[in-house]
Amino acid sequence: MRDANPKTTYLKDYRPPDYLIDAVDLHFSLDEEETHVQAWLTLRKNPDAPKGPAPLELAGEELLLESVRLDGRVLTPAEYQLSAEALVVSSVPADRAFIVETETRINPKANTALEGLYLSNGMLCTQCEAEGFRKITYFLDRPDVMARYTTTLSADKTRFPVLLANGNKVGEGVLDGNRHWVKWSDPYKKPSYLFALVAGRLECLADTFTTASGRTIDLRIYVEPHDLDKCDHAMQSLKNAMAWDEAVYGRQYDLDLYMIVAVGHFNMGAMENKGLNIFNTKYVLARPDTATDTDYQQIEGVIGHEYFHNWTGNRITCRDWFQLSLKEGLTVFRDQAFTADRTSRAVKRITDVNMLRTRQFPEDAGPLAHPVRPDSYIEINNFYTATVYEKGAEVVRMIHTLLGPAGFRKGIDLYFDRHDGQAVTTDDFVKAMEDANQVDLTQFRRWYSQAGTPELQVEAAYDPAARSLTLTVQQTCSPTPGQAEKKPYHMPLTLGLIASDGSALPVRLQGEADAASQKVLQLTEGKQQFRLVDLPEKPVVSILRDFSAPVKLNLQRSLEELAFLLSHDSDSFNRWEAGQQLASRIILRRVERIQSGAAPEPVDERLIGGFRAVVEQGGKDLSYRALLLTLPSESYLGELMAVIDVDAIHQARQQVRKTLAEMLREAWESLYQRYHHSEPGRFDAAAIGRRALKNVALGYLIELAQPVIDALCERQFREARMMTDQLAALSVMVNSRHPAKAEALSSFYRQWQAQPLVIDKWFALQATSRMPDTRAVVERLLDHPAFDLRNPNRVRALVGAFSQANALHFHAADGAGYRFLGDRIIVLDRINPQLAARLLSPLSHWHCYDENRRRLMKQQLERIIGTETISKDVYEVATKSLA
Ligand code: 7MF
Ligand code: ZN
Repeated sequence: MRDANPKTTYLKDYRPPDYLIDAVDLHFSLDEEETHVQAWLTLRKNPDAPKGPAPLELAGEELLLESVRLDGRVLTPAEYQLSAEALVVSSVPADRAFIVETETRINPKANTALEGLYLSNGMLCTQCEAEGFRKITYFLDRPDVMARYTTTLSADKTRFPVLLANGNKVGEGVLDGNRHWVKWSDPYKKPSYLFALVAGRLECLADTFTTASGRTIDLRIYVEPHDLDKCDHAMQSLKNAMAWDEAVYGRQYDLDLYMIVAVGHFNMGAMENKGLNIFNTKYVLARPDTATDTDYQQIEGVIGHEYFHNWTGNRITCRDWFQLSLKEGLTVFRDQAFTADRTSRAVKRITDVNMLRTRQFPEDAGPLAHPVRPDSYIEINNFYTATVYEKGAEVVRMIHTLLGPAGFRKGIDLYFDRHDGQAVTTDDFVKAMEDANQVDLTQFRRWYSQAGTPELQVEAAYDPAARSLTLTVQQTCSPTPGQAEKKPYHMPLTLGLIASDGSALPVRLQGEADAASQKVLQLTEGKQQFRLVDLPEKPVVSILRDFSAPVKLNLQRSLEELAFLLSHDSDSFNRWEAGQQLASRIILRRVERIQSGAAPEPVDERLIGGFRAVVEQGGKDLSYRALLLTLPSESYLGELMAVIDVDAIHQARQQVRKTLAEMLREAWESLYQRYHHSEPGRFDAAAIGRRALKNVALGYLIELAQPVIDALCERQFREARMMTDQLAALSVMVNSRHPAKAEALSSFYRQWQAQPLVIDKWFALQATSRMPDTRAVVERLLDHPAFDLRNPNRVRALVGAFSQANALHFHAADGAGYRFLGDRIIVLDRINPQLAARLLSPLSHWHCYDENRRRLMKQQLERIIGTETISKDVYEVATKSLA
């Protein structure tokens, strides 16, 4: 599978392409096992490339070449060279356009990597990003080659009644032998990674959207026939996204037709192919009884994300794959803002920061750390990371914070004006922001080139005589692979000051005229002081409001002060953050006592009192209150320790949960009773909030281990009419010694066996259980008839969930969890290298654990690298993890 020495690609080696492609005409004769592809490419020398002759090198992999023609003349084998990765035509016209025509054969059924053209439940579909188009035909498969495509599909009418490709349908007809054809034409130039086709027995939900300028767009969601009853929410989400991009960015859709196809086998969440998005079924299908509230919200977010790519990704694309964050960071920023507007701003920000801290910060602190714009890669598929996506979005958010909403909008308007139809760089994006606002973002650009999470040390000194506060802020950033020294970053620090009665104090910098209730400070130096004046009393500092920069903040605070902020900070992010810090400090203290064998202390009254106040106080954002009442996750607590002790963290957190359950028992019971009334089919923020809060209460109550609560839980499981409630109850049962656990699991399976997405939940729930027999259960589930290594959702539900969301058992001290993962990766790599490489990431965090676990984790990495047939995907992640 792998070359002895896989090749590294470097950003510094970027050269414009020698040739450009103006037009692509593709003809597919589709079949499950033998698809015939004819391609006519209209090429010419790139005027921006060095003069003189250059060989034409077309990328192609796993293709069976039948013929090559140059301007209609068949080339002899002496006129081209063929390798496993390319077709090279040594002599082509330098002074005029020419046509290269190839005929190739491919076998979609044998394609288990799910990249290129493949088969999913009898449906043919494609995935081309980043470099999958070269598995369909020979091509200049790089994003800076943008062309106009026409695609003609022919296939058996019975097995493939629906034939779809990018753009608009321009013709169709019947053929002999029960076959038919459809021709599609996409008027917009696009890179090859946005190509898509789909063929199958599909049904569609159809609707329309009228744009602000009065154009009517046809909207279609294609699914397998039995899923047609689960498309309404996706359709509504699409219309919401279209309206939002018009309202907030003034951007309309640009074709007459927008299609989404849901497929059951998909390596990632979804794909923004021009006019023909292809989605993982997980992010389309929803019915109240099959999908949770989280699913509903994620579907709207992902539909938004792919829709927003039409402007940020498709109309303006990436020059090369090092610029991936140009489209992904920006589009994640846009989908986050969309979800914030549609749901709860506070909850969305907290969810995003949790994700950043538990997924991106560890990446930035480990051997796989890389800048938002990486410098090199072996396999680009390995760089669709939390750093490129989530940190990339934070970088865009900081520009938004520095420029303000209006300045940001001016910048992005200029970006669209300047670069529409082009393939550009992150630098071009920042330049547009600078030019539209007459600001200098030279230093800010370091966010794109330096890896690692900056740490801030903040000290506050109040001078009563001068009525001033001096904030001293120091920033540092640890070395990362290949980057020993870091230069200081330019970042926004949003600051508020709070008086002892909880009211806001005016924030005024010395030498500035205006005071405001909060202010964005600009940090640029390694060490910098800010002097705030006109302060009648010593304020409580609320800094990094709304998490204004993706950093780790160190600011000495008493538990008293944290409790004060938990009840008084007007910034909803910082208010939640204070509660989390309060809880973290208390839990981590307990961890230390467990480690040293000391007797446990009672849980600090300030945490109990703080929680009691949140339970008893009103507040209409119930989802936000549910988050305030959720202790920091075990993975976040691990993030705060120098050496992660999974057992002690679990034990300490559980003890605190149990105490909170006991101390606030009446409050949890009354919360549960107040909000436990069935509201089938309601997915507004208020109903979602009621369910979230009720289920948090149930989670605490079950810690009491009492028969009445067991019965309550079982009743919720049996009577639930919505998946959120059914799954919450089942989860609580699976994570306890509930007497009806086994029966509930099997009845759930029987009830939902025809719904693969629900069965995924059934697998994931068992894989993430904290109960002691979990690894044995997971091993047994591998042999369950419904487990399938060829289905990525199923693999993620069992193997992914166990290794990424069950630290307690994955990190078992005997290394059995690591061996389990190593075994699965080696087998899976032969089927689907991209998925295998993604599953490897937990092992890359070996440096966070004790000596024994380090050794056992590294042992598995070494064993994987030593496996003869390993793919370059897995090879890159495994070798870099050990470096
Ligand atoms: C929301 O980015 C946020 C991120 C690439 C595939 C979808 O549109 C995408 C594709 C990966 C990882 C995350 C996401 C996507 C991909 C994603 C989806 C929804 N261009 Br890999
Ligand atoms: Zn994306």
